[in-house]
Amino acid sequence: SNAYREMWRDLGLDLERHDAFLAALPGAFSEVFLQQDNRPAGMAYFDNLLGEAHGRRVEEILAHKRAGRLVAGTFCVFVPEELILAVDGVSVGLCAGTQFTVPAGEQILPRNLCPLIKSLVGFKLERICPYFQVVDFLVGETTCDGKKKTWEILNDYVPTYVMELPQRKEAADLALWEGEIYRFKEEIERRSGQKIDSEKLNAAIKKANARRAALQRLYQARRADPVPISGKDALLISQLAFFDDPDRFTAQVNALCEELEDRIARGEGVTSKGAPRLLVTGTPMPLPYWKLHHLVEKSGAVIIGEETCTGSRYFAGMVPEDGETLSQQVKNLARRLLDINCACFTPNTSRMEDILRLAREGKADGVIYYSLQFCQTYALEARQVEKALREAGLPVLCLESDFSEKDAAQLQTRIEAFLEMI
Ligand code: BJ8
Repeated sequence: SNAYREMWRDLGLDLERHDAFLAALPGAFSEVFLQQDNRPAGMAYFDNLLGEAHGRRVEEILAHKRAGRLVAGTFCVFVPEELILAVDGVSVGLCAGTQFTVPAGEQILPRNLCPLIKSLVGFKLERICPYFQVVDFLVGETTCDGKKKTWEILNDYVPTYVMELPQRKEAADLALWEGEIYRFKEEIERRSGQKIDSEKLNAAIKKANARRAALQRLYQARRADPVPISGKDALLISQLAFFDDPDRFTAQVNALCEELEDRIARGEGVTSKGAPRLLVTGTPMPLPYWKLHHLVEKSGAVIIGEETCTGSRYFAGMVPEDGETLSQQVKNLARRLLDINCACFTPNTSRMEDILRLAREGKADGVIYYSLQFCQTYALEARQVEKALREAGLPVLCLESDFSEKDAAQLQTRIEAFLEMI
């Protein structure tokens, strides 16, 4: 890592804080990931990608930036990455999942705010995230109130462009959202100095679809019993999707899927057949957050899917590839995005249907509803989700937590009690 110190210094990182942050990661990573039985060999690529997240990947992005390519940071799956890819830009979904940066975030944000927001702001204030330093600008969205108002604050530190996301899914909302995609297109064109035509946009749509298809294939593999891959490995892959070069990432996920499909054919898995299977639904789990998955899988169950934005909400659905005109392509992008069931929407009944479908497809024995502390929309929606699941005969465990380890023992007890009951 000494080779990277100069790069980190040039990027304006606080080297001492950065060292302290990185020092804790290898231990946590090895405890959570490396000690699993019968891990697929294809995970080596992703382990290495994570290990080089502050090193080689940053170096690559810096080289792209020097070559004049746009670098954009995002925080929500509603941001149409296709437009960034259409100008050969780099899109990075920034980290927001560690307690390490929460106290810094609390210096300028209310304490009773979702830890995800405090963590992301803390990364900037602490100057320990090379991506925050490298991006040309950030893209925010009007989803929850916490994020919406945070973009105004963050804009004092990094230029932050905001997309207005409607909160209903009617015709007028689709029209508004399409307009927002056009406005975003203009922003990208202005910042990159390139025009986006239908040809470029279609190539970008295909690139993003290929990545979605690979992640969907991985998801499909998790339906087997025994599961060929642990939930935490699958989570790690989703988290890394936001950082890696899309084409390279897609190829690696597909290669891993081949290995997993061979395992399925041989009846080989990471747990014994019949191990309890759980679906997780709720708030996103950005890097480097693995607590819930680790606790569940330590207890002998396996997570077979995530209805979250670091799970199925990120890669569900495809953008049609036959849009011939730019306006048709924008409409197609808008439609796919508005099918995402974020709890910021009202009503959000399609989320209940989606959770039921995912539980059924994954042969889940139960569901964990997970919300981050102070996330109002997801906490409020828990009631309806719980009701729908109970009516379908599926046991539900509702958990609220943050990124710290202080509730780990308590969560573990509740998870074990739940597993005994199902
Ligand atoms: S589409 S889930 S990525 S907004 S957890 S910050 S909602 S208080 S992250 Fe999200 Fe887009 Fe929706 Fe997905 Fe607010 Fe809740 Fe925090 Fe959240």
